[in-house]
Amino acid sequence: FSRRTFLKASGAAGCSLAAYAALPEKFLLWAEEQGMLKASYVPTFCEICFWKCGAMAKVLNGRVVKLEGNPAHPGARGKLCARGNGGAGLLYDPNRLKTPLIRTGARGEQKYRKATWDEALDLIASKLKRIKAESGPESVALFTHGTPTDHFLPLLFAYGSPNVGMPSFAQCRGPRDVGLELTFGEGIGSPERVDLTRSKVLVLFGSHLGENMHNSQVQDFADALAAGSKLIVVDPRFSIAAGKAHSWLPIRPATDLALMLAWIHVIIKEQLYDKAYLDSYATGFAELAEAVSDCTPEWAAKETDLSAESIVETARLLGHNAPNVCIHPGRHATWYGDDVQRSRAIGILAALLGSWGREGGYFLATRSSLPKLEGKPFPEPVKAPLNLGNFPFAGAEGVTQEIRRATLTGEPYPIKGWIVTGTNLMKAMPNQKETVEAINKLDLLVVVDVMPTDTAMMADVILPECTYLERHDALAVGKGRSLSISLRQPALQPLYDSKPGWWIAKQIANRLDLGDYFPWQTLEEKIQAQCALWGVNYQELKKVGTITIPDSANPYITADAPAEFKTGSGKIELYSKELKEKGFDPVPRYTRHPGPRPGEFRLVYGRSPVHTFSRTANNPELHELYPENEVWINSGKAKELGVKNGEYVVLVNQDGVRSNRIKAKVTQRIRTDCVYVVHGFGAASKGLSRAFAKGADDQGMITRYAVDPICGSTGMHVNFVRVEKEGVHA
Ligand code: MGD
Ligand code: SF4
Repeated sequence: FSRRTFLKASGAAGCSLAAYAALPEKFLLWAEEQGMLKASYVPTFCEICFWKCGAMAKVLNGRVVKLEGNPAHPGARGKLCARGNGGAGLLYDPNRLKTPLIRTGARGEQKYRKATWDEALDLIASKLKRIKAESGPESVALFTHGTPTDHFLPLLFAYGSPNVGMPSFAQCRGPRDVGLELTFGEGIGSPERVDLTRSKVLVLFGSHLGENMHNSQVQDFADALAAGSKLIVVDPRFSIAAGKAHSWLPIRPATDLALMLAWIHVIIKEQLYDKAYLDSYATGFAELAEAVSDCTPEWAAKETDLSAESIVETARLLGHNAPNVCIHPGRHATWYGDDVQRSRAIGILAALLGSWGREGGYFLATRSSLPKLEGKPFPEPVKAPLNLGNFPFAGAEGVTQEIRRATLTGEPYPIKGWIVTGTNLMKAMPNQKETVEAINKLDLLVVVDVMPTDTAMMADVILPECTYLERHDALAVGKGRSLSISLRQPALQPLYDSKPGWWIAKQIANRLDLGDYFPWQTLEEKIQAQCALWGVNYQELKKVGTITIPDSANPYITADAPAEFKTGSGKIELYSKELKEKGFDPVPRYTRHPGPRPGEFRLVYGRSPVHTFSRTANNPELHELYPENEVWINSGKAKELGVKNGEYVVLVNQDGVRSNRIKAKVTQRIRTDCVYVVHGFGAASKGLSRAFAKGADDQGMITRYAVDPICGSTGMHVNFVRVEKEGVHA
């Protein structure tokens, strides 16, 4: 461009500075280069996934032109992952929800009319009042994920309901956290406290780091490998991480626990465990040794389809490098319905190797904490939350599908209203038919979202939240080696007629006479009060985005800083009395899960480095990088089926459910007994112009799920599919 063309273009667009914002980034960046515009940088943190990386929004004349990592943030370290870089794609996605909408057609018909905020909020408030009067406040449930939770959970509690369901527990990391808490008295945190850069051996059980892209963890992973850390990847698929591995163990899906028990067996038999550590900190060694005495490598070889030699060799590699061994506990751990026990087995291995609280294993979180900003206490709910009776170890995040079940059955009491914020339930929960049936029974479904997702398109009222780049949210407190406090603040004012989540929650509360629970005028006011309480300089925080409170305490167990475990015994529980008392196996026990029948494949799924669940499928920038998912199928099997690489096929599951067309990725990098897809595609909402009907929806195929009796999480790797060539019905 020349200066003259720029001025001409901006003149044509109205010649005001504000009009420059409507110009393409290229123009704005060029104008910046010429010194005609000056960029400002607004620190915030990312919401494209839940790692909460500190970001700097580069703003040129009212337009976010770029997002960069905040060097001051421990999770970002100056970098964002590709998804985080694509945040502006969400901001400027023309498909965004722009005004409140009220349903005019039947549920699922996707017919809506525009409404004003007053009209939509009044309608919601009147329905919530009616449900409370007729059925009690506990008949309203909240499904939530991410930062909207900070605003809508207080609204739910103030209203008087205890019923919350977060897919991040029952469909994700619930069993992992419960398994580790039962073993060590605490979970691994988020971000996980894995000491990757100091480990000599890293083990990934299907946790495909690099495709599963958590920014700081992938940075650490790359550093660890560059420094010579040995990697064992246990995965039926030759993942990107497997390409870097010292050992790839292509395990038969659903048999990981057999491999873990055999490793425990070898480590005990060959006395590769850390005796001094166990003597000081653990209990139940004798019972553990007895329980795994039959779990020989030969036995496990038959179950796992691995060689006994590879099992012994890898067990020795762990033992010889203890305690600097990190077995990643995974994150999305809801696979087979015995997932708490699988996570317990990882915890037990970590304990035998002495790596919990040790360098190269898992570091300890800072013991510092921050006082709570007190508010009006919530009323005591009259009825107990739905799930607690059924699953003794379900936590405060609730069990999503129990709310759905109560909605369908009216037991133990009716559920009449759902508020859904920050989660696309149709894509997050297994068995979509049940979700639709439950929604059809509701008196009220409110969805607060930024995009017209499949779930939003079933709502009675849709409220458009502005994106994370246009709003304040609660301060993010990171608990790693130190405490870090990060601020989310608007890089620009909300586009269209969208509003921040805090404002929406407060407006609903006001209409329900619950305004006392939201006593501040703006969220910024509350954030300032919190900073004052914590002794944090708010003006400084606004400028730098993240403030770290240094902690000089050693993050490892040492002789002068011995470990504390908040279990019943005060020790690491290799044998869990708590599980025994509740009728569960005190030491993990292997059960064989059904496998595919001839002609079938187990459906396994995972992540793409450029997408988060279903939330990014329509993002213009990320869609360009990976527009639709593919199904990985073993080349031998593809040949038998006459399927060629790149050809469209259809998946048909054990219950006869058919997928959208999906491209076949024919490869030797996957076993013959399973197929693999990236989760989150195949949108049904017509309002998502890019994602609509692109790729196959794995959740649509997951009609069956195995519930973990310990915590209520849903194992979702238990479905089988046939692969059909497109247009050919078997
Ligand atoms: P997303 O699919 O990303 O996550 O499931 P969800 O929590 O449902 O949908 C998030 C929703 O939040 C989208 O509708 C998005 O538009 C909206 N959103 C994004 N930003 C905002 C915002 O700022 N405000 C509001 N109000 N809304 C926003 C994830 C869940 O799914 C999880 S945690 C896991 S680990 C599971 N993963 C998984 C899987 O891998 N495979 C299968 N088959 N099922 C899975 N289910 C689980
Ligand atoms: Fe954003 Fe990526 Fe960080 Fe997630 S890992 S918060 S998507 S930059």
